[in-house]
Amino acid sequence: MSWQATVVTLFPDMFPGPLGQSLAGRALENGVWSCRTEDLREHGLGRHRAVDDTPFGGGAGMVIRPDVADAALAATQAGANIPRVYLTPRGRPLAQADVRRYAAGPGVMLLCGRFEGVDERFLQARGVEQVSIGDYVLSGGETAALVLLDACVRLLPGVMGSEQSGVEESFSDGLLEYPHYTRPAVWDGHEVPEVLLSGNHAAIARWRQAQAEETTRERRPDLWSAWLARKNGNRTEAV
Ligand code: 6GU
Repeated sequence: MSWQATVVTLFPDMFPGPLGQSLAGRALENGVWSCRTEDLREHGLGRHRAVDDTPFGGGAGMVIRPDVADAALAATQAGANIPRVYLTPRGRPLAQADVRRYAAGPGVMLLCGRFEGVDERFLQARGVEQVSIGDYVLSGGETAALVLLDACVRLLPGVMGSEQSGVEESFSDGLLEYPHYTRPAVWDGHEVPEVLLSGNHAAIARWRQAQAEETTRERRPDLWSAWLARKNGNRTEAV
């Protein structure tokens, strides 16, 4: 059976969207994965198919009703064994470890929020994980869901070339990648770092490692601290 993405959303036309192109699109055509949507609106209540209501306790915005969300979830018939994920800026940050876990299983069920959010009782009672893709605010969970799916699909067997596993490994070793250069050797007066033209593979590997470490230290002090801690066998705050 292929890896199955099930997306509960008010905007089903946004899927597969950009994932219908390029490598993910090819994999979709080849049945490596599938993308089903469940339109939350179809489970709305009354003549206006209302999916939301005002928040208890007052305040701005509207909240997705738990009964409506649950009806949509039930309609997906997504197995209880597949992870349920609600995309929200309140969630824990999505990490490559999560992506690996999702990709290794049978699929994911993604709930895309709009408005202020989804009734917390539904999320708790139905075992829905809450995940964010970064510290900025999107207008809805749909684009975040596309990001999550892109990250998963590229890990599915046969989606990317054999070089893929290596590329993934270089991030999971905890450092940002070294910079890349190609022809021409001189462009607009700018030269390629000399070591890369030396043919000295050991020297190139050392240079790339040093570049990866320097870039990580400058741009991602959080990753750098974690990397140092791991390198030092997690002896606390030694460096
Ligand atoms: Cl998952 N949803 C929304 N609406 N905004 C976000 C996000 C998710 N992750 C970061 N910002």
